[in-house]
Amino acid sequence: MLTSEAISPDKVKIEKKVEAYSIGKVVSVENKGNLVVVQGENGKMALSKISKGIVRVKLFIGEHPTDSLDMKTTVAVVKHDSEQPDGASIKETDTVFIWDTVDVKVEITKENSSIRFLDVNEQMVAENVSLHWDVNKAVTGVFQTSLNAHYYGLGEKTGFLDKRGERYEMWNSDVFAPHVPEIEALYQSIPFVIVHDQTSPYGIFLDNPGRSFFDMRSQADAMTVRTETGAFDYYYIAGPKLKDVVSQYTTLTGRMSLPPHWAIGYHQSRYSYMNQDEVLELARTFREKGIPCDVIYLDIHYMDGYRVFTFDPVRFPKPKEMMAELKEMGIRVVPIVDPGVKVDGNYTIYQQGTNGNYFCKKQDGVPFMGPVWPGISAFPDFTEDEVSEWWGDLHRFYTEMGIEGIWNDMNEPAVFNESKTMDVDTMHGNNGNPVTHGEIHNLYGLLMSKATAEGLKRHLDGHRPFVLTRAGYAGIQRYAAVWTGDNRSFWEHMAMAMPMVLNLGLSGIPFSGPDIGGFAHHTSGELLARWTQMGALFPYCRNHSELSSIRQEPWQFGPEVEKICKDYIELRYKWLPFLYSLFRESAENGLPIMRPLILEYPEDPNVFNLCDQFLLGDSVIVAPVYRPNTDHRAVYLPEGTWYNYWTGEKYEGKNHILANAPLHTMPLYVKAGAIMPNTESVPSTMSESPENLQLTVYCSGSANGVFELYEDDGLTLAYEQGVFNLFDLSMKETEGQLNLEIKTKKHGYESNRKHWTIQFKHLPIKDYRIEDFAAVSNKEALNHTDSGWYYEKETGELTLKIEQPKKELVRVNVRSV
Ligand code: MIG
Repeated sequence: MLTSEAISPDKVKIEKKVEAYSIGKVVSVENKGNLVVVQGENGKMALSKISKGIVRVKLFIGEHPTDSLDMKTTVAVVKHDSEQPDGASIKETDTVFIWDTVDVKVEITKENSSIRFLDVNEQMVAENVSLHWDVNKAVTGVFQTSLNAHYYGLGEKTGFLDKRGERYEMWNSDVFAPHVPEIEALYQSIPFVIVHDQTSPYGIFLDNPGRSFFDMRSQADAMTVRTETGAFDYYYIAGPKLKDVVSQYTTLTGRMSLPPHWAIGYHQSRYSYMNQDEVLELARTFREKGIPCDVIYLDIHYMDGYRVFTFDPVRFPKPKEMMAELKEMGIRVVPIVDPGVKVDGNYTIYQQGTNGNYFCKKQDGVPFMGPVWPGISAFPDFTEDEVSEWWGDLHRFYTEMGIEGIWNDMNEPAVFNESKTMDVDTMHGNNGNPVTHGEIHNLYGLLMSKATAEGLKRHLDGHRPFVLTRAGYAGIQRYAAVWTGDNRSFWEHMAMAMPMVLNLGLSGIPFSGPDIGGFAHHTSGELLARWTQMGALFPYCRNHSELSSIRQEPWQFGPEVEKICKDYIELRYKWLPFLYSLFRESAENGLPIMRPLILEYPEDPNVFNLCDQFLLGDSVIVAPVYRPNTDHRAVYLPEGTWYNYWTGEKYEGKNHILANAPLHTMPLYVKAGAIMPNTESVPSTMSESPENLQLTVYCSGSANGVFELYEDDGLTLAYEQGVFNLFDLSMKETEGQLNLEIKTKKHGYESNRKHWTIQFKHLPIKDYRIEDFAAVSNKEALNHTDSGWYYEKETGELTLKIEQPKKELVRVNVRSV
């Protein structure tokens, strides 16, 4: 524990000024095919155009022959230097060189090699005023911003949404200490920041998997980015909109592949469910209580002495039978796999690793060994393709039992030693280009999850794999979902999960979430109820807790809390068609599923740092209660017309309102114009999917909106071959009329869905009829017909039933009479 002594007056350190070098004056600018090479007095910068809006800048300190500049990227990057676009040119004035890449202009000052990025209108968007370094070649890049700049992204960090005034370290760390605002590094390192200034927003991605720092604190009108080792290799990512920056960043680092349906269901975990009987009993309890659940996790106790790829023969004598029985109940198992392989001459995995030379080694060729759960362990060198393939294939052990998902933990890697990780001078083979651990530390977790996802894919017979990871680097979204590690059962941590997951989303990682209820410390019924309400609408939804904490399954705190948990988990399942469509959108364009309001309303000053409420897609606001004994909260509704989801109450936006939120209510608001697909709740995504889809259309008299509805088998990769359905839905209201259009963009999948029931809510009270569809005599009558409509005057609710569209364009014209 720290005491006041920690801040003794004798401890004030006087910062030593370090000698700084910089590139100096520009000596020449050369156009070398797809590179523009800026030669300075003390080094070079190689500039390249990646795609629309993305320019890469890589610094080379000292002498480097121009013809052999190393432009390799890390595995984070999937889009590489392309040819200069047609029309690109370099011009020169007395003071600057201007590289016009058509959509981005790059201006380099002759005097000091500073760089400015301009848009097509010659507006300056970003300015890299200096790149300088010390004797150890630790580079600092200074980006001039302004006093009004807001900063987003930066991956998994504590604190609020806007990172102005913060400083972060990128160094994947296992932090069990409480996650407080002053913690600079957690498990994930995503060196990507979005600067939202008065002019256009832009992003800077630093592709360096060693230790780096982002400082938005030391200077009020500048951001500094510092590396310790390796190259200073960054990407400028233009807007013009905030959404474009996020989407473009994922062009560069890749997008989530569509997860299986079940991975989007409710997940239950505990460190640990100790044996087969306990797991089966747990599954039965979910079914008896009618609480939907798709996945149960096996934490480290399932293994034989914490040896990965084994089952403890006493606790889990018949894992295969257990899996089969669970599947009958609609439940899958996701076991934990850590990277540490127990040093044990009698253990096959260790033998294979040793014989194959698969472990990371110190400079003298002896494997790096360190203590983790199994005792002294060795660590696979995932930078080698051969090792990754070996590791991936080991997962046959699990897939043969019917397992389709794996949980990667401790992959920072965490080691129980002084540095808490692998020695930085450990070597990685890196497919023939050896690097030290210090240079690629932040990649270790990503490479492990990549090996895992690819291995599972090889052995799942066309089923989609699911990987959950604790550690990661930019691009991790391509391989795994992320949970935010060891939080605590604190109300503060529930609140913090919102900005953390929102910024992960802005950092290209849409599929993430915290341990619902909190991992360490002890939850309470009220906290669990509130956290489950919120967590049920996060992209990743898992309740998990630590062995010495009070139990926190949904039923541990009596019937009231159980009912609340059940209702909200059911809400998640009802909304699955909506959520799944958002997942698919995210897999297509990289935009997050769970969004900060700033993403949709970037001009609205009320939302620059708003992070105690969030959007799902662009039209649902979720406003959790995150304090105890609180049954009201302020909610901000941005521009537009909004409805209270529960009561139907109508609000005009750009207003703060006071929401009524007794324990069983989490405030939800839906925007007029929204078209929300939903259905009945099912116990598991393995249950037969309901035949009827409901589309709720939120009207106001003058609204319009669109939604892209997606469906496929939710399980296999057949969608990659076109086995899916995609519908473009749009609604538009004009004087006395509403037009709903359903365009079947793709009909490639035969689902067992038969009907759509379209419910028009909040139509101005009048009389209505729907052209081209038959009226029925009452609402009940809709159950007995394939197609027809009924208008209920008292409630103003108009309901239309149609057969699930196949190829044609369906036009629904609602008119007042
Ligand atoms: O140091 O596997 O974050 O979710 O339950 C503890 C045991 C190791 C840390 C993970 C946590 C997991 C736990 N693990």
